[in-house]
Amino acid sequence: MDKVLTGKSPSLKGTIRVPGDKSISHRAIMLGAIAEGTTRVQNFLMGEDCLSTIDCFRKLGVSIDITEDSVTVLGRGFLGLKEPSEILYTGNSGTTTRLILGVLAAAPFHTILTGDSSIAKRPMKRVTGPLRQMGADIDGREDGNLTPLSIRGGHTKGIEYHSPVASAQVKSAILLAGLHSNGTTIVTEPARSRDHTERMLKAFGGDVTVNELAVSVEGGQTLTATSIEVPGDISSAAFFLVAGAIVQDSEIRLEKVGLNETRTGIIDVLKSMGASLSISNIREVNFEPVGDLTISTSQLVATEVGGENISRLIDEIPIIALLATQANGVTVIKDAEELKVKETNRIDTVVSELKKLGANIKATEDGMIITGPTSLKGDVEVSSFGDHRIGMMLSIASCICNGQIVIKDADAISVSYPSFFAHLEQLQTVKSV
Ligand code: SPQ
Repeated sequence: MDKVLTGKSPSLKGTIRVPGDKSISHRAIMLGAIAEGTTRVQNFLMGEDCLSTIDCFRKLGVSIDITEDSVTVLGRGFLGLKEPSEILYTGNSGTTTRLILGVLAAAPFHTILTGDSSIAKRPMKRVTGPLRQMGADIDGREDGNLTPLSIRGGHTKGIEYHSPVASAQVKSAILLAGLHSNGTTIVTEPARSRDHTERMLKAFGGDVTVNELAVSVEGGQTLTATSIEVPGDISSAAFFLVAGAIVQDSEIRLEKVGLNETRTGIIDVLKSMGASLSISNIREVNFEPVGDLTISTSQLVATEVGGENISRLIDEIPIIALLATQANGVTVIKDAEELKVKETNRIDTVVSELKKLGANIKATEDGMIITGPTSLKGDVEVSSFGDHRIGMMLSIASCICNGQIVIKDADAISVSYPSFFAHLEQLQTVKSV
């Protein structure tokens, strides 16, 4: 579906609640499915990626009910999972594909899983490699690197694994396998990745030990069902945080947003660029910090983004690139090679599409360099290339473009933020008083 956006917004004003966190929603279904008892999940993200996770666990024999205000998972323990008679389809979701491999590695049956054309290009060896070391029998294209993958699990043993990448998907897959393996499993990362799995394991009564960059679990644990309230997704909030900073005469309040410090790199970047941003009402829900954010139109200066902060904002780099086009000076984004293996190669897609809008941006081997401020032009056709975050970044860009823009494949946005355009329109229609 193509989306036509009319260009420059006179202002963006109002309060919104972004939908539930995608990473946390996936994990609530997965841990609920392997726990004993009934888990109720509120503010679950009804985006396509999380619905893929539900669909896969239903095929593994887990009963999951969706109502208007919650999702209920009838967990029957890890041993309650059943060999699926159908191929598991993980859609566009890297998180579903990689984390479910961890669960299946320890499950004593055979499964075939596959995803869409983007998933078919994303590297799985980073997960299938260590899971094979634990004893899972996995095969697939390029020696188990690419989907479709076939996996026969069971009889796994704990490992001590030093991950070459800071990736929550790698860490979580190994920990999920470790929960049902013999002995201890330890994963050490080069930098800290998002830690929702560790926090949620605690909410389900699991025993997990975190020692700086090392996380360990003992095998043979039983998880106990619980109630999970999913915080708003800071990666979705990031689009409106940037919109509030760069669109003239704006003030946006975002309520109940997750503020886990492994995800708040975007807040640090906005502050270092001089954005007028305040945080209030901070509290903790299911071991996750949550708060309200208010941002208004700001004079911005360039910054440098890199090093250990990259894993704290990796999914926000497309919208940070747009932010940098409006900041005074040269913004450098480096150490972000991981962008190349997301839903698209996000170095290429961000640079090509922002260039079409007139931005002064160039790709580097591990990131991009953006010089601002630049006035963005309209009457241009751009594409999300099927990547939800590129689609949302371009939609926010349209609010400062000098004319109409057409976004091809804009429906990809429903992967993580089905109500995105409704929220954008709501902010555009609130008038100044
Ligand atoms: O699930 P998927 O497709 O990998 O989604 C993305 C996204 O932009 O929404 C990445 F493309 O988020 C990942 C994130 O980049 C979600 C995630 C998680 O929930 O564990 C972790 C990050 O990936 P990684 O590879 O660094 O572990």
